[in-house]
Amino acid sequence: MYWNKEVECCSLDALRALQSYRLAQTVKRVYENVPLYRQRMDELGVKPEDIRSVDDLKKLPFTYKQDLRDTYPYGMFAVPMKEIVRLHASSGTTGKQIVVGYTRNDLDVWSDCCARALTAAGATKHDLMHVSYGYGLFTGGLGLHGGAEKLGMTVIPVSTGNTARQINILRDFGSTFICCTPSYALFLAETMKEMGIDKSEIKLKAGLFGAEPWTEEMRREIEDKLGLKALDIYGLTEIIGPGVAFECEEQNGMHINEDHFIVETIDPDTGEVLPEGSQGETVFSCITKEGFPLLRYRTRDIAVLSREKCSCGRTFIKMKKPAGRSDDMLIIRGVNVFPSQVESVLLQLGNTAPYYLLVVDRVNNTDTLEIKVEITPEMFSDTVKSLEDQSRAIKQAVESTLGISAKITLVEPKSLPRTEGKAVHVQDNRKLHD
Ligand code: DLL
Repeated sequence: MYWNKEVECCSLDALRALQSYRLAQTVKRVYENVPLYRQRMDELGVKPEDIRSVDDLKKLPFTYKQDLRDTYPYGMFAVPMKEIVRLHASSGTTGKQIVVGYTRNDLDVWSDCCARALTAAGATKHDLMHVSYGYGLFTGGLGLHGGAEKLGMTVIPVSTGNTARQINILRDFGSTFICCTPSYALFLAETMKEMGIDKSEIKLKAGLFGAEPWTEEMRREIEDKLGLKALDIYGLTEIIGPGVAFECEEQNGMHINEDHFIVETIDPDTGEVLPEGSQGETVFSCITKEGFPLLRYRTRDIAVLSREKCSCGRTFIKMKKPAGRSDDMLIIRGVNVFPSQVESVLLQLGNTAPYYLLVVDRVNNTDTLEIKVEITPEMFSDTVKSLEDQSRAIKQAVESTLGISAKITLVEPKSLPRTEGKAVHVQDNRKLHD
């Protein structure tokens, strides 16, 4: 039920006391060991002694992804290299990659965070864990691997690739848990169907899906097609990897491991701290990390926090499903659009495969949006009229949700690319013209 009940269910007062102590210690360490932090704090006239409690957090400077790029590769490390036992790197989809380092204790904290997530999903040492996140510099594979092993599960380190083989392994080894991106979970289901394997032939009870935004509709789709309970897991390389936050059986937001990470929501434009419950950019401060402890790191992820009582008994604050990164948010003719809004509409309507691509362009100084939507093999044989009806229905629903017009193009089954990692839902051709 809980990996560490005492901590996960502690009172807010106890949590604040622990966070305050750990924050003060971390600030002292980074001031002494990371030149960038010393310089920024000196510029603001803030000394480590000024940071005594969580309330003092706002006195500290923000850290941006650009800072990590400017100090690439090891400039933000707070311990000598001999203390670092592992490196990981970000996938680098939005620019130059960044490198992060872990001490032995950091790896221990990380596997603990993931063990909490797995326990909240109902896993025990009797379960078999199929890990289909990529191993390597990406944090998904080794991160959940460490947590599952710590919990005593039987870990099957499959990594990505060779989907048919993965399905045979799932069936033959009798895996009861799986972790991968939600888009890969759907691809597994699709391939299983093609191989003529029914979900009753596999024993999966639950899956931990994350590393990319996904909707409630997508959750239902995955649960239905794979016959399991689908739980969300969140994290980012810069903070630790998967396990920063995890869903419990309530499936209504992810508990943030607040004894290791202090979270704030800010207005992304002004940097002002917003009250709990507001939508804004999520900012994390690491308070136990040794190798790579970031303070007030701007994630660009847009989410809402809530400390409402959770039926699972955990007291850690919850973050609602992030809508996506502010970097992924498209501004089309002045309107903010997240690809996840389109996903929601498509899956609610049904009849299409959950594969789509938003193609944005600029024609005569006006933004255009085309949404390519893949139809299911069943629909492929439908009449032209019924396909036209379907396309019209999608157009109407998308336009009323987004508030802008869009061209809908239905494309053949399996014509949009499948992914083993993070799905790509946007092709922004405007960048090519800039
Ligand atoms: O994606 C770590 C991870 C691995 C998380 C496996 C969960 C499971 P990065 O490659 O650094 O790290 O990407 C981090 O992915 O800032 C979010 O924008 C997005 N992201 C991660 N988890 C979720 C989620 C890993 N559950 C970036 N929902 C983050 C929405 C997510 N977005």
